Amino acid sequence: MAKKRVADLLVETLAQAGVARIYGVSGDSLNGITDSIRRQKQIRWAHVRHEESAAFAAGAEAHLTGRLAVCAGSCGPGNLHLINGLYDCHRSRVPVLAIAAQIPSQEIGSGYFQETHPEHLFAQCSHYCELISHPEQMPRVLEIAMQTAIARRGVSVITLPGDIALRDALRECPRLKFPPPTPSVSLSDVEIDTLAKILNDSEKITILAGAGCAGAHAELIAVASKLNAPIVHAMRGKEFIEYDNPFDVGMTGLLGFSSGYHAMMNCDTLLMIGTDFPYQQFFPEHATIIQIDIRGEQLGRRTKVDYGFVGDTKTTFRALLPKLKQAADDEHLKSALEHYQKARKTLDELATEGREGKESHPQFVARELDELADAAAIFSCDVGTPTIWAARYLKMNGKRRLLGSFSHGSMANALPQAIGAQMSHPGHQVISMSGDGGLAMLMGDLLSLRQLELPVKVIVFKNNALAFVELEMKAAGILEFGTDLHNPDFAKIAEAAGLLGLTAESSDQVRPMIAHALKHNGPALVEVLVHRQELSMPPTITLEQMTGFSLFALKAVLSGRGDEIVDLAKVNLLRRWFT
Ligand SMILES: Cc1ncc(C[n+]2csc(CCOP(=O)(O)OP(=O)(O)O)c2C)c(N)n1
Repeated sequence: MAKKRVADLLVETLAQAGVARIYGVSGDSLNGITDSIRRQKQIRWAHVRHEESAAFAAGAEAHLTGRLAVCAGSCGPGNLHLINGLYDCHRSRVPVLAIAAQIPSQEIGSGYFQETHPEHLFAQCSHYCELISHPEQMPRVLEIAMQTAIARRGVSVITLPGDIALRDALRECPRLKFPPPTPSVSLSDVEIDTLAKILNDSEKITILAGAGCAGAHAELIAVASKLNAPIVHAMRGKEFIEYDNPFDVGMTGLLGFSSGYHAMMNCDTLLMIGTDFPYQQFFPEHATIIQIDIRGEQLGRRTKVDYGFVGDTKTTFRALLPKLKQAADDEHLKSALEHYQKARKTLDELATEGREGKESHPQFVARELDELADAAAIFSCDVGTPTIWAARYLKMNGKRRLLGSFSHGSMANALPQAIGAQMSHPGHQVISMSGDGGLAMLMGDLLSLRQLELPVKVIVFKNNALAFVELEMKAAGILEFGTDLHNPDFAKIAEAAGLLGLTAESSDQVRPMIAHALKHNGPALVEVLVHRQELSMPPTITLEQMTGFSLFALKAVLSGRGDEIVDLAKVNLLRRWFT
């Protein structure tokens, strides 16, 4: 029998940890690894067309499964391409291992062809990044990398020179055989009592909940019910919080709308749980703020905090619930819910078909998609306006999942995330809500849908612009520039790539075409012609006004004081956007 090589041991170690596939693009420094993959059956090589897609796909898989996912790139440019996707994984705190192949070990430091120093390059987007320079380090360094990615929830990188991968392994087999630990993290008894007392003594409590509430839906609702507290959620929390939630009042912040904003601003006590909601300016200034997070370093990062605790949502709320009194007053809750109903109505009114024979309102497209998609569909949405439409019009139900680049904010995330979602969830309907700018950025990976036989459905919001940027420019009082997109016929491109390709030119075609695509037994793309947003700012605006105008107008509109300071007719779209 042939001797086991370092690359074989690497693949065996990953397989034993439950890794089912490695996303990547091959290259000679990766040859040892791809050859080991070829010779075994447990791990599949998921060949994509850009390493950035590989990283996004791995991140999506890790997000959906909670387990370690893996991507790989060859030396130099090959692994450099991973970086943006890895930043996304790291910021989204999903366990991803990147294998960054390296030039021959004896050439390191000589300025060799394709030489880079991955330990420096990946330092910022990983918890752990080490060079394996000797076979003796395997599998220990790999296992440390995996364990670090899992335990600290983020990216680990191993840098492996091609020649080392081909050397004989000096160890026989993986050393770690335990399943991933699932600890509960609890506040101390004294802290639970303190927390209960503060909450029992507070009136007008609002809860701001984030992705840290995953798996604790029942406990969250039970706490809100005891406190009569409206729940505002952050974008990453949407899939875990919004559904079956009588306390839901929507979102605040740059993607949010007025009811979430008011519920936060009008409370006396804000209870932040499992959230890293980033916008300082959307926190109340005078409320008592309590923050609970599993990571102590998060406490007070975004706003002043009066009481900070370390714990996971489920354990903390389970311990807290028996100590909470049922709040008597429900005025704050009622008014927040009423406000939400109104805000919701306005949003729903915007999701109309539009003028006959003309392009569609993007809100309408998102709503139709929401209605037509499966109960257990997995959505991904591109950064840009598709994220807004997903935030506002996709209804989560506890089974549906939602992927985005919600912390890193990178364009072009949706298609590669859909690839990772479909690879890891073959029986599910997977839908990419793509911007025309976002799709074009990693469009090569449309080809992967055919090659990997993934029946992903891509809905392209074709507005022929970098529309989100146009909005930002307009809100800042800047004339749009550099935002035009001269687009091709994406449906024809899809057809040429072996997908079903459809174009919905007018709104009456939207529903039937999306329905057709969703039923299609294979990958499909529907490009939908949608309105480019209209937003006019006051025509005369001074330089001073321009500075900070965007936040000013945003806050003004959100707080309903817009009429005092700007002619609302002129910020019609901003109002639509944020009410
Ligand atoms: C990689 C990257 N480049 C640039 C940006 C800045 N940016 C944010 S949204 C956006 C426009 C996205 O355009 P598109 O995908 O067409 O979606 P739209 O907003 O037009 O619906 C841009 C350029 C970014 N976030 N990420």
